[in-house]
Amino acid sequence: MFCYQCQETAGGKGCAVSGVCGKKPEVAAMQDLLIYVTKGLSVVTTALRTEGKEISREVNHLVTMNLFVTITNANFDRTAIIETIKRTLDVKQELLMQLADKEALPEAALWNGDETEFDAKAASVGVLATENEDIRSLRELITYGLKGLAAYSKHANALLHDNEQIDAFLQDALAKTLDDSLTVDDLVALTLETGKYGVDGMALLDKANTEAYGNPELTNVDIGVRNNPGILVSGHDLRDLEMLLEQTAGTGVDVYTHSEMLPAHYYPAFKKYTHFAGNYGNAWWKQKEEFDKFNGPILMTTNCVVPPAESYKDRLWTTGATGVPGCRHIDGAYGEVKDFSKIIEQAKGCPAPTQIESGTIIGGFAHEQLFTLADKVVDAVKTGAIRKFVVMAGCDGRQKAREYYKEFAERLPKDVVILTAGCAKYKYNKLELGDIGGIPRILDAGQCNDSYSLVLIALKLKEIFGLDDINDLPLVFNIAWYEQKAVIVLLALLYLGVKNIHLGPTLPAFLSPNVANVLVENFGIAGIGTVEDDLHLLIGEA
Ligand code: SF4
Ligand code: SF3
Repeated sequence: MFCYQCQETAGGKGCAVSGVCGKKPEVAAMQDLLIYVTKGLSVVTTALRTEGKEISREVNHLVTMNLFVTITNANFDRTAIIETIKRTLDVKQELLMQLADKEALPEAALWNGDETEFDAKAASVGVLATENEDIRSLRELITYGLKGLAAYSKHANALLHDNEQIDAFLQDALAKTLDDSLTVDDLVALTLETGKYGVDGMALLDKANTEAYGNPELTNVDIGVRNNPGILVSGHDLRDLEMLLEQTAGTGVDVYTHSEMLPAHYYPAFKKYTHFAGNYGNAWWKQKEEFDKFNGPILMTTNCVVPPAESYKDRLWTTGATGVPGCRHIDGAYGEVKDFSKIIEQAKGCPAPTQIESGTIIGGFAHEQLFTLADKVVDAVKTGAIRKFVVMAGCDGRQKAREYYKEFAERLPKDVVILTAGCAKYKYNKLELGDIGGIPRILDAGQCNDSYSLVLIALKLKEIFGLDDINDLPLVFNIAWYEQKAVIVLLALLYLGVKNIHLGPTLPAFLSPNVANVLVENFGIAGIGTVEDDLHLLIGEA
């Protein structure tokens, strides 16, 4: 196996024996093959579009789901991935028959094999199949960005919002990662175009979420526990949460959020459920310890899943793109109501969660909420009460080096406000950082995809202050990344012209020295230094 798509990749270079995330070589092989056949399918759909033929939503959804399955910490179930490869090959064969011009199709578009051939094929189509390290680096950067875009599209699709342009671009770009005639410059341009569609994808999801559930608003979320049995919901899929809340109403079972599901509490529509109890635990990487103590069933709607300990394996359920061998999976097509009755039955027989924390945390500063506070914020900037904003969005992870973010937040001067989104916030969202004239010093917009809100906020401030360039705002970026959703957020920011983003705790292993240089020279991207140095550099602290 060879995988280097996440920040925790072995030795900062690549997982070659087994994944640091728990992904075994036999699962990695099927993920590689799934990517390969999905790229092949995308070549065919792109060619069909060129011939003026329409591609069905089902096919678009298959492509996005396939990419989602291969995101870090989503799916460890080899059998499930094999079934997906077979389905993809079947769909591709059918579409190939509709294609008039089959000349010059790449091998991935034509390859078909049965299960006995999968492992041999997988061995020749992984990341290292591209020999030139710069082309490989750009192909992977684009592919990982597309995985993030696919994940966000999937959540919008589950709320019955589709955007054919995004799907068409996604498939065209996937196809282009197989095209040997493209140069480094072509691929750099495609990388930025991926960022443009990243903005569109986040906008689509924002629209889907806010139309369905209202605009997030300032909310205090309880982090303690109640006395009833509970179900813990993790991941990013709000539609799954909604179905579970509906089905648990009146059953005596409470529902708690975990990690990236925390921002669900900020949406008005979920406030009517009196059994929607609060948030339990922290970011994804602490789940082995915290799921054990939760005592009830846990539903993983997306990444990040850590392969479970035996002590709670029978309480871990997956749905959507997630899968863990030996854990039960709940199916359900978009637009259908999933049946969570078995999880609810299990919960009824479980003790209430063991309390691990108490108190509340505050969040809900997505774009509309912030716009209502805009006058106050602008005044605070004009009077100097707020010196700077620092965007600390992104992912959390288990590496010790990430303590940097906690320390950085703690040591920020009291006139600096943190804008956050994603699970990165768990490094500092329980610190007492106070407020500036009633504006909390940590403004949490929501999930990683709600980085879109941070962009809208920045654009609004640019307009209010009459600036031409977003980079002239008193705003700096110190972003933490881990998996591929952070890659699409990063590409989206680059597309919008944001410069001098600091990215840590380490730069991606998939950036070759030359590609890293392109990012440094054109966008001023940098890694992180010591807290001391970065406070000086970013905030101007002496
Ligand atoms: Fe390694 Fe990350 Fe790939 Fe897992 S997802 S195998 S930890 S690089
Ligand atoms: Fe976290 Fe996995 Fe990325 Fe949506 S839950 S931010 S790491």
